[in-house]
Amino acid sequence: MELKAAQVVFLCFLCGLKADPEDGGGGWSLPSDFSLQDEGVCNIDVLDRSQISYQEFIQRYAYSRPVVLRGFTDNTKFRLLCSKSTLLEEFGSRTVKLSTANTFSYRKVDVSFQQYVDVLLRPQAADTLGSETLYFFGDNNFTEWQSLFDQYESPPFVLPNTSGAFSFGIAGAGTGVPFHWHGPGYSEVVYGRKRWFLYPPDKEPHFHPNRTTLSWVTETYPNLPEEEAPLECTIRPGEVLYFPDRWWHATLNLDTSVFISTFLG
Ligand SMILES: *[C@@H]1O[C@H](CO)[C@@H](O)[C@H](O)[C@H]1NC(C)=O
Ligand SMILES: *[C@@H]1O[C@H](CO)[C@@H](O)[C@H](O)[C@H]1NC(C)=O
Ligand SMILES: *[C@@H]1O[C@H](CO)[C@@H](O)[C@H](O)[C@H]1NC(C)=O
Ligand SMILES: O=C(O)CCC(=O)C(=O)O
Repeated sequence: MELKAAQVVFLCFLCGLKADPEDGGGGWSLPSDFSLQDEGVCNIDVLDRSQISYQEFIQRYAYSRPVVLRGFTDNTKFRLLCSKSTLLEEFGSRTVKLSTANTFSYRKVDVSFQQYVDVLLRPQAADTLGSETLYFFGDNNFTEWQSLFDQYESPPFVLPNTSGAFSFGIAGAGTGVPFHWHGPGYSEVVYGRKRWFLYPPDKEPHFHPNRTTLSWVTETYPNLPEEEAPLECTIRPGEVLYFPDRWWHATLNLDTSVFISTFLG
């Protein structure tokens, strides 16, 4: 656990709220779960709505580099609907499609959402391959999840001639998706924190497609020469990260996280 015991006690005295300030919120973290420390810098521009217009977004970022937009949307209501108890009540008996957490994820597994939460939603084990880790992200049955997605206030700027398609997910601390690329879009965390690593299309990073982001972060990342350093940033609720077309990216959930991507195509 990323914690300082004194701080835990101190915070609890102050607020009288939950016993575990490491809980990403929404009741998603079990007492036995760990959180990862946010060790990285953020070397991506982070801008609030007074700092960037749509025109500036298109000119400076849309086709050329990632950016984090902070405080543009208010998803308070959506966040409440995504608490563990509310989601389980609504969707517990529904079937969700899981993917393996490797770069070329072929294997898909159908389980009930309740079963995913009770059995598979766990912190990433350091010695388990991504190709052996089941991750709930995307492949959502839109008929079943539409009522929830209708309550999501999507990221502020779209690209000309595109519309957004949602991928929703929940995963344990230390999990993530290793490096891959596709079209442009946004990522937002509803609960928890997610660290992002990105490289431009012409700068393919060194990684093993079946190993986890966690293993890349602990084994490869600390030894990277300066010229191979990624763009990186940790996003928290209230922020969205924009990634341009074909940029390499990998993710690492620092807490048990609930998250949603908006793919622009
Ligand atoms: C999606 O959900 C609907 C309603 O439960 C169901 O009828 C349909 O078969 C599901 N689609 C897939 C691809 O599972
Ligand atoms: C968007 O589509 C319209 C109509 O098809 C086209 O005229 C325009 O050039 C497109 N804009 C971009 C940025 O692709
Ligand atoms: C990755 O794992 C898949 C599924 O287990 C396997 O078929 C593939 O050969 C592995 N790829 C590499 C590069 O090890
Ligand atoms: O949220 C994640 O862990 C994966 C996100 C991702 O890879 C994407 O949005 O393309």
